[in-house]
Amino acid sequence: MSVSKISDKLSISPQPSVDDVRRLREKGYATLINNRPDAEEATQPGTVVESREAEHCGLTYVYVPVTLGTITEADVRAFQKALDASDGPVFAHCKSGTRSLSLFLIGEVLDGRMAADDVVEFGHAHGFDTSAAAVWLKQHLARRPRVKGFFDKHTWSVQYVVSDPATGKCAIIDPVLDFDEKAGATATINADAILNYVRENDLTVEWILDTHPHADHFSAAQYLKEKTGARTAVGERVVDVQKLWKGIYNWPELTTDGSQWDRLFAHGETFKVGSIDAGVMFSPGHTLASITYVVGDAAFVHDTLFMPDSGTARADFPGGDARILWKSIQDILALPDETRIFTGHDYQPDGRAPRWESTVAEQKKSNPHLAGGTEEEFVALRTKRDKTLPMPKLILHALQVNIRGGRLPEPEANGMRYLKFPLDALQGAAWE
Ligand SMILES: N[C@@H](CCC(=O)N[C@@H](CS)C(=O)NCC(=O)O)C(=O)O
Ligand SMILES: [Fe+2]
Repeated sequence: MSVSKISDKLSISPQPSVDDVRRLREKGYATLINNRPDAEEATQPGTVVESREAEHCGLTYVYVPVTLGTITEADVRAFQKALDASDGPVFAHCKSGTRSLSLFLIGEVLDGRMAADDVVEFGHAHGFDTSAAAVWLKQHLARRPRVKGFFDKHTWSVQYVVSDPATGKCAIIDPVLDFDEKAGATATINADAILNYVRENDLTVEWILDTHPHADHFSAAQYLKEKTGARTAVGERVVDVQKLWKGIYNWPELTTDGSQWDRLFAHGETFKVGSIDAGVMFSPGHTLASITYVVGDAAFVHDTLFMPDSGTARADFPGGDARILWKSIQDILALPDETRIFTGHDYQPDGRAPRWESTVAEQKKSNPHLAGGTEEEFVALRTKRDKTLPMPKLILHALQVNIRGGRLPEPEANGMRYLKFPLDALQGAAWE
């Protein structure tokens, strides 16, 4: 048995004999991983025998059978999990060791500890041909969308361009149209920065997506549609938000059928960004109509989860509900642990630099509003905290624009546009 030491924690080998397995414990190994499907050859011991021998001598036994052509990310994660969980050195094998090493190297690249270009060379240095792992990574990384975030320091919003590296097609998510409420001035500084990025990277915009009708900034969806010709979309329940605010603004002419967008997404609907599969999850609680866009391994959750050091979005706007937000968050946390989570705001706790990317695993582990807590605790915490938060400074400005898909009010006879505010319609005035 020729054993290759890959790291202090991992050694890889061709198929060991039953005697070899018996001696692993005394050689200092704590875990045996078998990556070889049963019955490849009549002579191999197989998982029943290996697991029995391993158990007999006090080794943890993990069976992750793979073939080189059909490795999935779940196989890679199962291999990693066994490695992480072991409290001592791990002995992994398949027939030659190539599959075991491939699973390890793919995991290292996915988690950013190794460059994809180094996989073949690493294999050679240890006497293995890992070119199939390099091919797997190339195909996988091409399906993994590239995500660029744009932070707006005036509203702490994060806007995204999510693109498919294979086709150069992209979607813009939650773009901001600048507004200075003191001067009543609008500008397109944020949206133009997005357009520059699109141009510089030779991207084609297919979609302009909003996660919900925002209460703290104007959406730049209409401006970007005029500039790119791309289709706009939002969640189908936006019609309920339109009806709610139609009453508050006393606005009989407002059409409340969602026709201000090119597409209204229902829960579970799918679409494409280039060649990458995308889907929609209904995520209400912050608003009646909030949705999450899942593009490849990236989830755009906007105002549900903030960064793991920050917590969650408020649920006290008209149509908001803390209990429903809890349920939406549970659905997001049920995505695979390695799913990249892109949040819609970062309020920079303790003045740290803005951040917007985490993973499902990180959220589950350390988000202070969730970790280990119950639904009741969350609802109590959220309700208590929401009572202390003043309304966003632009809520009455923003909703009348955003329930029309980011269209500013039509100009009056003098060519000027005007906003309209209801008085004493909202709770939560902050006088102190
Ligand atoms: N100070 C900000 C607050 C904006 C705000 O209320 N943001 C919402 C998302 S639209 C939220 O969930 N905030 C949570 C928090 O502030 O803890 C403003 O005036 O715009
Ligand atoms: Fe929001």
